[in-house]
Amino acid sequence: MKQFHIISLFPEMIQNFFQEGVVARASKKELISLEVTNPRDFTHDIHNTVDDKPFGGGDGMVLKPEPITESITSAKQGKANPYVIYLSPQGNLWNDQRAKSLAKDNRDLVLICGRYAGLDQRVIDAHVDEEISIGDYVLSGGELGACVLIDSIARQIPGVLGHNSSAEEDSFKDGLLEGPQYTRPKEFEGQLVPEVLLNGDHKKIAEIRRAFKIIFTYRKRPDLFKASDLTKEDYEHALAQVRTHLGVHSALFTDK
Ligand code: 21W
Repeated sequence: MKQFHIISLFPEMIQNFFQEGVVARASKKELISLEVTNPRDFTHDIHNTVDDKPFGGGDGMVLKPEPITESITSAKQGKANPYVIYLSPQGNLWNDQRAKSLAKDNRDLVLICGRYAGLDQRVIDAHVDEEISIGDYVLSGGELGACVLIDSIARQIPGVLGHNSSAEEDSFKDGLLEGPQYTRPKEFEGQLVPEVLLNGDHKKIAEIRRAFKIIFTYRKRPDLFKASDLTKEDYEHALAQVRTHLGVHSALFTDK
């Protein structure tokens, strides 16, 4: 069982988020466990102070080292191989590869969520194994980051997803985006479902789906396409393949 221990001043944010969906089921099946510690429970003054003014001056408050450090020590108890992550805008950028590799190894995760102007650097230097950011935008704290990590790791643990929604099927497994999906009705607001998907020729359907993936990736995420082992010729070939099946579906290939 993989244990996640989150350190957060807003434990309800984490608990509420994981009361439903994939993570809730994973935790019911005892494939993962979720625990949350509030650093405010490790304060020793009458006001339960968790932050203080920055040395040298400046805006915002800094999380005091003692309550966080005591929270980390408490979170590590009873864990064989804890790995301590601090969610922060300065961290290594998160991706699905990291999610897969952390899902595979046997480490339990301690996730520290910052707030205010951040965490005293000495805690990071002495007690954090890695800083992780979830993207180049500014959040108000680490809680959403911790939820993103847990969700993306949990779904990679064998048994968490049903076989109807295997993680293997998802985007990024082969480094390509997924193609389009269709369901009934066959005609919607004058738009038809590509004929090839309706005729039950599974070999042809697999071919066309692969071609769609190549086209979507080339058009929407040139960075992923460049990182793949595909060439411009593969794209041209996919385009030719799909064009013969489309006709009215050229709407897929406007620049959206
Ligand atoms: C945002 C902390 C900005 C620090 C002085 C006064 C965790 C995050 C976070 C946050 C700053 C992640 C300041 C992507 C994110 C997170 C809160 C900078 C502010 N200095 N991934 N105020 N983006 N963000 N200093 O924001 O905790 S993972």
